[in-house]
Amino acid sequence: MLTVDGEVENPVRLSWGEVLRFPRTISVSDFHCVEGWSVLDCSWEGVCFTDLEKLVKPKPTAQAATFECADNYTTSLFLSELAGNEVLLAYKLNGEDLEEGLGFPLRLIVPSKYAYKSALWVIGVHFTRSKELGFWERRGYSDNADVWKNDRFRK
Ligand SMILES: Nc1nc2c(c(=O)[nH]1)N[C@H]1C(S)=C(S)[C@@H](COP(=O)(O)O)O[C@H]1N2
Ligand SMILES: [Mo]
Repeated sequence: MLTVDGEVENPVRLSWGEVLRFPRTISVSDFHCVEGWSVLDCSWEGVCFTDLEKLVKPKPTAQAATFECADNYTTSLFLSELAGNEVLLAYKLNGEDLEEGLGFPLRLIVPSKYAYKSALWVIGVHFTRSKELGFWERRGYSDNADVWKNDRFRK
């Protein structure tokens, strides 16, 4: 269901039941696509990324994590960017289970980043020593994707 591996002391394969046993975190945020549209006040619920880290224990050499999706999409973020309690692997939006089109069973929510960092259909989290370039990042979009700095294209 969800494989978490790479530069960690304790790699795991979690069943859906095990994913649901993590503390449930709710995070309300706006969602911004790099193309210009936004959806305001989304209430996401799921597993806080830092709770997952506590289980797998990243090695001191781990710097980033690549999110692997059922459609072969990938995106990668520094662990420092994934550290906040608003960063989730979400399975609910506004109280409803995620539909497949919205990323069922798990999607990444990083409110400060453009939506292409919000991986849908996440099946794996791979901790790495250095940052890997994801699907859109390899095609010219900013690897920082910082919404507030309007950081859209790779420079
Ligand atoms: N697995 C996967 N995740 C993905 C994508 C994708 O193609 N595959 N597209 C990204 C982009 S470019 C955007 S804008 C958002 C769209 O999320 P939404 O469909 O919920 O609006 O998903 C992101 N996550
Ligand atoms: Mo997008």
